[in-house]
Amino acid sequence: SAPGAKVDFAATPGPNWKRRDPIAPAAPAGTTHRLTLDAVESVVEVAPGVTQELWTFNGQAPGPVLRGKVGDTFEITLVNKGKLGHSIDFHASKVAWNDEMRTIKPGESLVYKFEAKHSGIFMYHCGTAPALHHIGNGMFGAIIIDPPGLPAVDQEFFFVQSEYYTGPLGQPGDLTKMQNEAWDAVVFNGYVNQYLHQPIRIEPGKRYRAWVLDAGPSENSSFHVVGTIFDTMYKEGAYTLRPGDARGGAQALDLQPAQGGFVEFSMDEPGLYPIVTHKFANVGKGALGLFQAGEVPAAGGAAH
Ligand SMILES: [Cu+2]
Repeated sequence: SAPGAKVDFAATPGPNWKRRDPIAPAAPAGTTHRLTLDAVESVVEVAPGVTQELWTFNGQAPGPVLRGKVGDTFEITLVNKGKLGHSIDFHASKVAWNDEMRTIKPGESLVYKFEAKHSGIFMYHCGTAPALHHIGNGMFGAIIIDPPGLPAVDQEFFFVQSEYYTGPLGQPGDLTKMQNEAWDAVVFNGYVNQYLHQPIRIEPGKRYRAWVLDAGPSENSSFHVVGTIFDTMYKEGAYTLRPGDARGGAQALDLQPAQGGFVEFSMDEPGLYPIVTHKFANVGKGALGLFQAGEVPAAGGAAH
């Protein structure tokens, strides 16, 4: 197949580029959440100067972050506004694969209704064959089901890690590269070095929660924030660490594809705190961002 568009990891985005807002939405009021997701192919910039025809939910990869509580009902209408068959599979649901998760043709729609019976951050994705191509080309997102009693923090963020396997400019990703696990880039929230180009402003001493999902399709994540220690960690439906007399600290949240969790932390002093997967080969391939704690200079840009 074609070699695919080349990613220049030292390039910076154009003046009109805007990062994906990394703030996790709060759960909306009420216990029934009705919303529509459009399956649609969209030409999207994934790195400076690199466009791909992604297959998306609502024109963006990852798709919108959905949120609710245990016991809530989600009534999702999937509308296929694209030119290929698509489908949706919510890992937060317990429904039959051959019914709600069926593939619909362009112009068709379906209603996918489920009760959120378990808490966590779950993946949703298109499962239409070859699912590797549909997930690897952008058809995934996160749905957060709050654990009961989730404490308030000063701010919550989300980071969905995924890979890109570039096709030619403006065209879909390369299935052969996906089959060979030969990714060109690893990204948080869909764009190479996104939060290095536009760092995430926070404040020293405040308490933060980062929800993390590894959407893959094939690479793992060792989510780490340089310069801090997580005092709370929740992974795949359970707390693995909470503050206590043992003063336990966690350095990385390890996730395989389709796993998720959250970490909580604060920064003890002003400055810059890189966001990475500690599988460091991928830091040089786009999985790098910055928290900017306090009014400190943030160089930004890949040259930093
Ligand atoms: Cu699809």
